[in-house]
Amino acid sequence: MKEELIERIVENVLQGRRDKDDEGIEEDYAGEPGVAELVQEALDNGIDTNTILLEGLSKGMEQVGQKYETGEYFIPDMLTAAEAVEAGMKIMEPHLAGEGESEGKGKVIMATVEKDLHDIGKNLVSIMLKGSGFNVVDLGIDVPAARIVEAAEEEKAELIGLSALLNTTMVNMEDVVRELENKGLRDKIKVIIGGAPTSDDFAAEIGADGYGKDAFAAIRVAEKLLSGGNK
Ligand code: B12
Repeated sequence: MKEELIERIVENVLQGRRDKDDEGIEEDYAGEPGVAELVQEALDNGIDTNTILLEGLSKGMEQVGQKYETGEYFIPDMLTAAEAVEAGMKIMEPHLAGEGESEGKGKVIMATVEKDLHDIGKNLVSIMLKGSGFNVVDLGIDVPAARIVEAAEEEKAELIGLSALLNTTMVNMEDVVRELENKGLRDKIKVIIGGAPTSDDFAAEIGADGYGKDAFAAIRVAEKLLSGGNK
């Protein structure tokens, strides 16, 4: 039952079906439940939110990536699938916000760096951080370094989380670290990074404080960094 529902979520992300009114990319499934209805059904059946997010929505998107890489899917298909994931996340969000014990773990600014439009992974990290008790301000996509640092200062954030999915944009993460240094804020604000092309080594190279491979790792790294007296 549980596995079957999760499998259907993956399949509907692959088909880019937000809801029952959508057709599928490869076949016409109109009328059958889409991602939004299936996520709701999973929640109603007590399937935990992490399973829905990582084994359902995120796994579906990974498979979309593979299809793109093999030339089976094209950019419009990726976009349609991204919209389906987004529809599922909307249903999930109210269920995650109340899960953390409080919002007392610290304030985090999240952003996808300049010239990068990928936001599914970042949104997932934002939602999961919120769910585990962080106070998250999400600045969206294509955000210049100066704007990120400005917001961190205004919001008195203790942590900045940066996302990049392109080899050509991951370098923009370093600008955020440099901008913090220039403004004399580097000691006060930690920086963590993530996204497929990034790594622990890259984090060390640009002087960031941590790297997270997925949304679970993001929580672990954030908790570790902010437990050092910043609470
Ligand atoms: C969906 C998608 C798109 C969508 C994005 C829609 C959206 N709203 O996000 C659209 C169609 C817009 C798109 C466009 C492009 N894309 Co694209 N896209 C993808 C795809 C298929 C999936 C990405 C995704 O959502 N993954 C699912 C999420 C859940 O995973 P994730 O992002 O990795 O996030 C997880 C972790 O990385 C981590 N994480 C992420 N952020 C953070 C942040 C922190 C702080 C931490 C701790 C952790 C963390 O946690 C997340 C959750 O577990 C990937 C393929 C792939 N294999 O990744 C290509 C991919 C990233 N795209 C690629 C390319 C080339 C492009 C385009 C240049 C294509 C083009 N010619 O126009 C454009 C660039 C647009 C731009 N300027 O940004 C390449 C990048 C190659 C590279 N390494 O440079 C990829 C790898 C596809 C490929 N194999 O060629 N894309």
